[in-house]
Amino acid sequence: MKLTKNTVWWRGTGAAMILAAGLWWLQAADAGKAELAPLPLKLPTPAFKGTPAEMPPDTTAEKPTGKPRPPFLAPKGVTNVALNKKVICSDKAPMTGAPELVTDGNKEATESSVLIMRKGSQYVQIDLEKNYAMYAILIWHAHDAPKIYRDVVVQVADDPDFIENVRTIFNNDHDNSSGLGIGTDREYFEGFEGKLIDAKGIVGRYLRFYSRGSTDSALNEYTEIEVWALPAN
Ligand SMILES: [Ca+2]
Ligand SMILES: [Ca+2]
Repeated sequence: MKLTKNTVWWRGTGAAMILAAGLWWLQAADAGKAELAPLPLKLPTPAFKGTPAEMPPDTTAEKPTGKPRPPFLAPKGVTNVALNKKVICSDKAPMTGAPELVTDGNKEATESSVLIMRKGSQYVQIDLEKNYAMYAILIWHAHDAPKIYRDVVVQVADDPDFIENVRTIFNNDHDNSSGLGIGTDREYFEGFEGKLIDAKGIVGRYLRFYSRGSTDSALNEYTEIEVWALPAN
């Protein structure tokens, strides 16, 4: 092709436009990205050593590696907004402990630090008192042994009755035996590091944490739940 004055002009302008669009995109991407930092977790004392010798035959859990979990990056300034917030639970007369234990900051694997509810699908519900943008949620059911909790489902809602804007952010109930929908998340072993769920900035005020017994027992234990978040507008 013979280069005319016109094609040279178009090539130059086209390149400049692509460059400008690229710069704008880079700036826009940067403005929407908060500065990240590792979550400042304080983990409880490990209550057992090593990894489970045998895998239960009917689990989707991966065998723990025994290596520390890699640091989780969240926007700088997140705090555990669940600490000391009001908790209610589905079992009106828990067998041991009280709902307050779930947000009291104590996550050691001692008997006195665990709320124990009866068998079947049970839940604890936390009211954060206002909307928060949540980045990481941690659950310790009971880390006295490497057990696997069944039908773990986490939901976020705008109202305490879980009618408005209910969103499921974790569900490992593969056969829908708890009736909250089929979940595709994997089961996991309890341990001192707790289960970390990436909440991806979801905004909400009320949280529900379901379970349906474990590989150890039909009962439902809850030691502590943390919600690492920033205030939402
Ligand atoms: Ca606790
Ligand atoms: Ca199930």
